[in-house]
Amino acid sequence: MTEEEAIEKLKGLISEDRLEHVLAVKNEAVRLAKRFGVDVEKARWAGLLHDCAKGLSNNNLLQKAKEFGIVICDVYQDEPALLHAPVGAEIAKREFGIEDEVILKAIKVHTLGSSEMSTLDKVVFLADHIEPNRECETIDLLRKHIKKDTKGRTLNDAVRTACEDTIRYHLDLGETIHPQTIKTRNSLL
Ligand code: DGI
Ligand code: FE
Ligand code: FE
Ligand code: FE
Repeated sequence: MTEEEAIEKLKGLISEDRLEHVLAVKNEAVRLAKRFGVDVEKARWAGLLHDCAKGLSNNNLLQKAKEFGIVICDVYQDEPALLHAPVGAEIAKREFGIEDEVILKAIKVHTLGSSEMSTLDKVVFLADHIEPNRECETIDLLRKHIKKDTKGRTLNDAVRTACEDTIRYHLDLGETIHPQTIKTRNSLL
């Protein structure tokens, strides 16, 4: 499938606003991939498809997760929207024909991260947080982290800060914190 074909297919799955976000994440992921020396084409595809399941309702996400054999933990049960990442990876594989496990993993872990993130995983995770349409409290701090130098530490600091933002945000809203968000954050200390 070409990129154009994938974009046409995405139009049937996600809203216009979400498509705009996805295209911005793709561009940001490509930029970060060049900066941190990871495969640009893998970053492009992971960026483009990372939210392909974002248009599904909670019920549909739960149903697809069962169908795909994804383990539904208590937090997923409470916050099915979190499932758009692992379900998205399966849709990228089954409906967009992505076979590269490296791309699929970057999609799978783009929301909660993982304690074993590849540089590509981090690039996509961060691109999702810092794309120009996105607003968050520490966005300037995140962008600054990325500006520093190209050492691995920079990328790790930025991903850790993004996790800390997420934890603070959901804590303030009184929502469940997924333990994986905390594990990802701790793994980068
Ligand atoms: O899909 P996006 O909006 O582009 O961004 P994302 O994949 O990072 O997902 C953000 C969603 O995930 C948002 O609804 C908040 C939620 N989220 C991420 N980590 C946690 C969380 N929600 C809860 N309750 N707990 C978490 O630890
Ligand atoms: Fe997402
Ligand atoms: Fe995120
Ligand atoms: Fe996203």
